[in-house]
Amino acid sequence: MKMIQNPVLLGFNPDPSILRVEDNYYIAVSTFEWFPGVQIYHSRDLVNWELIGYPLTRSSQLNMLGNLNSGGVWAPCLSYSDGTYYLIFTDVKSRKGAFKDTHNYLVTAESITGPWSDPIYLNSSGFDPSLFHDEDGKKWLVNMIWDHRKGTNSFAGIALQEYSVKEQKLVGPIRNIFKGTELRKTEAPHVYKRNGYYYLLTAEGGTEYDHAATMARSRSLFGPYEVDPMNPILTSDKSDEDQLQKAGHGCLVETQNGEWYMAHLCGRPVIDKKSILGRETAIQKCYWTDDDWLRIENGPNPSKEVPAPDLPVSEAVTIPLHDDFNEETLALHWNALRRTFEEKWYSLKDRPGYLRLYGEESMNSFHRQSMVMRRLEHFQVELETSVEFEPENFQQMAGLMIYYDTEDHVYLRITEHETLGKCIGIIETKYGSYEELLEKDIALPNDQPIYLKAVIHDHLLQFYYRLDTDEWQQIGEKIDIGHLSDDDSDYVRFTGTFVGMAAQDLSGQHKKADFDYFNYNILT
Ligand code: 6LW
Repeated sequence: MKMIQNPVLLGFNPDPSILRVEDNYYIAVSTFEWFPGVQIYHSRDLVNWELIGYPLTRSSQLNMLGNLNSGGVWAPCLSYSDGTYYLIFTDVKSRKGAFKDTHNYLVTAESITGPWSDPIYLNSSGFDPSLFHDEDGKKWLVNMIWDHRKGTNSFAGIALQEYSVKEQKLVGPIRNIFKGTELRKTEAPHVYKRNGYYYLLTAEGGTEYDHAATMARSRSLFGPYEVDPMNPILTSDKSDEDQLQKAGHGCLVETQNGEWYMAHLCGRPVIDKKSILGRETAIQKCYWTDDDWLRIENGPNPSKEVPAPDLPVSEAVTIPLHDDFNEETLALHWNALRRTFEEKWYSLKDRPGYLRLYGEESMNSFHRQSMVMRRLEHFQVELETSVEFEPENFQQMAGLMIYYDTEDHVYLRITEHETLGKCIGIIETKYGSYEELLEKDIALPNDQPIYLKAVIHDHLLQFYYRLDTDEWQQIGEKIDIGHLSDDDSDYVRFTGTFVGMAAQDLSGQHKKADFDYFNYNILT
């Protein structure tokens, strides 16, 4: 029997919104402070998924300059009605765990690959907005309501309001249709209609180890909603370390043959409950009971292997492991922090065959960083690049970056030192504190490429470097990168580890660094 292997989307791919349009399936996931905004994946069989694009590519659609860590694009909702794709998302502007200033927007497109419209502003009352298209043609926005006052549960329930396509805004009364269960932290609402019931699927328990999916139903869209007597319908068993953890934030899809599946987020800790890859996306098979409640097959705990639907096989899509930068545009899997690829801070044309980065702000900036990065999707990998870079002073740096956010990253970087000249060393920023890990940086020759390598085994990372002809030299000791995770931080955060290339020029001279290739080798 054909099986779905979970997670289906590896690495940082949380808050899945799943959609079927005829025989095509799409999943949209959150991208937070990374550009372009919202990743969309495509499949025909729910087994093999391919990244096909990003709706938010322009600063006229999303301006994240200055957005704080784990702000930006939260929990998108993708839907389709009468020839139009609707994508609803939140741009979160507030700081560290205080989820105020959550602006919700809608963009639309005639084709899933765009072009996507400029955004229509909806509201800012909370996050996780989603659009429900009722059978009578009316459209309804649901979102969680954030209560900023001290001493409250903070998660004040699920707001429902009509969306007028004609007026391009929310209209009519705002109703709070569901206050949630004792699991609390009620969020991520999605509404479905089946057999005369409106179903309200929410996430509860918080997005960490107590995460869960809660189901409630009502004969009326406005409620009252009765909670499933077997609730929660999905949650992880923390005592079973082999299981996918953090299961929750679900979204349902019915296949063209009437089978039901739930996409949801999950985590796979490598050590001490630290999930370096970030929150990933998995899919569970579901069924309906005779009295119209939804069940997860073998639930409520998630399964790693799930029977695939009875559908023709999608082509298996391999992720690109090697990029030699010979194209004129960047491959889809490359991302940047907070800024679009519209401005000229990088180039594939200035020196054909190379990715040229123009150095910009520091690794701690919330504005203009020069980094081209991809998701870390595997526990055992070897990463390699080569860089031609001739720094003139210590404010200019370039190299191989392993990055969670401004507070936590490790960096094998080349710079200039007053007595050593051009040199290489390691920077680690851990819980926000900056360290240089070598007692003394190592001198390097000028005017030749320097090869850089990182080998990651679970939570341990070892850097290497070499010159054109030499053998690889180990540099520094093994580094524990467990702090590159949602779980190891003094503030709530939601992304995952990225790997790639970076350049800084704190003097403002935009010193260039030319990267010849980037290899991502999966080790077994
Ligand atoms: C997401 C929300 C959540 O929008 O985390 O804790 C947010 N809850 O459902 C980021 O994934």
